[in-house]
Amino acid sequence: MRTRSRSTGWILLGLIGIAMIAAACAARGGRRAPSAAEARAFVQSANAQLYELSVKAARAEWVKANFITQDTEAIAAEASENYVTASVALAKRAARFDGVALDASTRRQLELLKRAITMPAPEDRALARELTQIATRMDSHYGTARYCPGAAQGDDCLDIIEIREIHEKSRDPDALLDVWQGWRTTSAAIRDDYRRFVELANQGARELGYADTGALWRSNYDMPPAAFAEEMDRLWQQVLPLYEALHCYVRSRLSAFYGPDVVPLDAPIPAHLLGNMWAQQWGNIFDLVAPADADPGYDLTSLLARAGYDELHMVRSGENFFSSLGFAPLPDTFWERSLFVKPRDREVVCHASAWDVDEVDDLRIKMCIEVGAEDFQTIHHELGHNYYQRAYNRQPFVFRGSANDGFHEAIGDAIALSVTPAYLVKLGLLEREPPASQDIGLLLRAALDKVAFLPFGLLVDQWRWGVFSGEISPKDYNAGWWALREKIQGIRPPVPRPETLFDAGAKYHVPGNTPYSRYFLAHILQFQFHRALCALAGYAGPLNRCTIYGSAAAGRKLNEMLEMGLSQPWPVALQALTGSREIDASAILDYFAPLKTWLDAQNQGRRCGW
Ligand code: X8Z
Ligand code: ZN
Repeated sequence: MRTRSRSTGWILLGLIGIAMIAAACAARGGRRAPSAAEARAFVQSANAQLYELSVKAARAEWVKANFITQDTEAIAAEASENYVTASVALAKRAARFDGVALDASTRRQLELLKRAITMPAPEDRALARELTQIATRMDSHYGTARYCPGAAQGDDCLDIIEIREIHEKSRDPDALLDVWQGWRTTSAAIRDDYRRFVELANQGARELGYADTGALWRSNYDMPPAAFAEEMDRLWQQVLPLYEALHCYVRSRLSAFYGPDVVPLDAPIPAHLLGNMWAQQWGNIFDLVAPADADPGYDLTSLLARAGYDELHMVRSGENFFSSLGFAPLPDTFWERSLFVKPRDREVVCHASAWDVDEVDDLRIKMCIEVGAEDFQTIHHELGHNYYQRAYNRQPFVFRGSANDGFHEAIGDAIALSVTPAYLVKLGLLEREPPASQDIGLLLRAALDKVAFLPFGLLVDQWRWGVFSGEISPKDYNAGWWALREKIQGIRPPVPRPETLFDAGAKYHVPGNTPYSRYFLAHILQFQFHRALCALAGYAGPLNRCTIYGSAAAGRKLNEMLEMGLSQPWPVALQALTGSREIDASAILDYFAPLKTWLDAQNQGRRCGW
């Protein structure tokens, strides 16, 4: 099938190309301009080639991430090398068709071939190999990292899941400091790898005509790279007053709990006290900051435990939500091949991820689930990826992606916004909905995750853009990281951070080389999606009480957007679901408006800011 349509392309070229060839020879000193038919044939063969290499790389990567050994690492690195070198070569060849008049779909596929590359490998094969080996090694290093407190060894050392749990549950500042520092001893070892990684990726990006890898990443949003950076900043300015109000309130509650010596009222908040290893989502300290008179009166973690939910049951429940919207059930292979529980007998990358290994219907998730509210949310997040992947699986390969990468991250989160008290009552987890008077508690709990995340979502790539451009040099990796954490997030390290350490590398997406602006966008977009889906479901009340569970109308419209994949510029996809072509923060601001009023009242007389 593929061969036949490709040869059709070449025959067409023979018939129509002759006059154009003559004209182009004169204009370009002998090198004739390629034809539209050649462009279409090139795109078709690029899709086929990338598809094949991508499936091979995904299989090797899946095995490695589920069974980390030197051998699986070497196999994965090689498959990744084959994929990235092919995509870089195709990106260069795609540029040959610049200026050729083409139908919109072929033009867009060519543009995507040129820009949708996260790890640009240099043309020199030895350097490409070095790059992919470093990338694979950093990822495995993260997956196998352990902190061994004191003289601990072997099983007494703490892995990321155990450290995460201490951050969630402990209220002892010394114990928290110990694991906070401990986790950050593990990333020091990849500091030099990362420096070299940046050098090599930048060489690859320059060979593709970009100033550096950050510029390449920023070029992936259907607008000029500089306009994208401005867009991020515009959105941040929209939500900043809400974040500042939350920061001010949380700092004063933490100061009351831990004392002003540990949490001074006029300085950034120490990073180890916010219930999360990276202080990126603060929902786990809700009990410390909850308003006495507006406690929602339930805690999802306890509800799940009380109802006897296990890992599988949690995933089934996520699937059931999507089914209620009209999506087909997940394939049997999803249940056979996914990883839900951290294995005891081998090393895996526990950071949650969603896969479509054959790019068609081989959907899987891989996560070390802990029964509780946080992972209930993450399961919906991951399944959002899977349903998106399946929805666009009939598109040509280069269109099998989300409208922009923020869309992919926002779908499951938008669905999880529908995990409201009313929905929990439907599931039989909760007896009755808390009254409207407890809304401030519900909103505060949501804000601790969603609003607190925003500056973190912004700064990870601000740091990487600086690193890739050279503005943050290797000798300042840690200083640059903490300057941004302090400036944007209002967080400070609890102990000094010398340049022998590599604190950015303690966050998965840095060694994993996953761009992070997508999560910032997703935290804005998911509220836009939620607002639009609620309207489609015929809901008119406060957004935080809306669940679209069971709404076929919302599901249909959502699916229409998902099916488009990457085939249209993202404003077109956004418009299809929300009616708007702009990403804008008004939905998240609407959602939290009553909380903002309440926070401002609470903060009266306090000195906010840092
Ligand atoms: O990495 C993830 C997902 C997989 S795409 C679990 N997230 C970011 C993170 O954990 O840092 C989701 C929220 C932000
Ligand atoms: Zn995700």
